[in-house]
Amino acid sequence: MTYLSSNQLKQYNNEGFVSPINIFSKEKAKEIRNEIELIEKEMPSELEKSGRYNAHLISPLLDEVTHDSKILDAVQSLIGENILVCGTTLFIKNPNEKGFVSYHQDAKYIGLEPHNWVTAWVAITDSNENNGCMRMWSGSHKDNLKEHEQMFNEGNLLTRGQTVNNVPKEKTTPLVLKAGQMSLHHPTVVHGSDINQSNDRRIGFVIQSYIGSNVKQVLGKNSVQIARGKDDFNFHEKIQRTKSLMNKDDIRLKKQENDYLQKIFYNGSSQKSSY
Ligand SMILES: O=C(O)CCC(=O)C(=O)O
Repeated sequence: MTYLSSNQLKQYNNEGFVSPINIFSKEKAKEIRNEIELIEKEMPSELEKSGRYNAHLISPLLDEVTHDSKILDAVQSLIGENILVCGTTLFIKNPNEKGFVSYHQDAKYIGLEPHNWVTAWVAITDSNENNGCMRMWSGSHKDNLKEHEQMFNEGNLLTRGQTVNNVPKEKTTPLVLKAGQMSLHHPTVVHGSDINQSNDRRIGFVIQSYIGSNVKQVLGKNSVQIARGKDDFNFHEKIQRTKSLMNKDDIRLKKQENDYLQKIFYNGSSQKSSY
């Protein structure tokens, strides 16, 4: 059992994140990286741009991570025993590219209400200050949602460039993770990340997010998988888990889900920016 300890709960409540949490070995992380890279090789555009959403629907190993019992134990400590998965995102930063993530709050644009949800960032490669790990503005989850400006920049991995200005970078905490570790972060904590200055890829697989069954999608439609417990509310359509790598039906399902997401991200109110 890997439910969060009282110190970890204290960290989450005080700072808006908990990190690092050991999930699997670096050998397992390498196996997962190989599967991601196999998909990239076989289907070069499948994981690009909006294709980076919901790769767990076409990759059995990412599906396994998404439904991993250690991750779910930790998540259960924060949102209760009825847990749904409403999406995942691959955040990949290649060396020699300008990819960064502007400082933002997930709850500002993702449409999930109430905020009984949490995001798990799982390191498929090591993630550190040199290759652009996430940085958290500690304690910022306790304030109201902040103004976000849409600042377009080619390198920004958030397509609408939503940005909280004047974040005191010296007060942000780098979430340094080894491959196979994860962090969990709160819907309203301000976070972002710098460019990758190393000579290898930085790969994060982000379950975005685990939601309690009482959480609605108020900006559009999200399908879900039951990760643990039961769904007494039935707010969302249920979708199947993948059974094989790059299965054609699953690829179609992923496209359908990503189209829903694009609508949420692009049709949200002007206040709610998106990826
Ligand atoms: O991977 C990154 O650098 C940023 C990820 C992020 O913003 C998130 O998981 O909410």
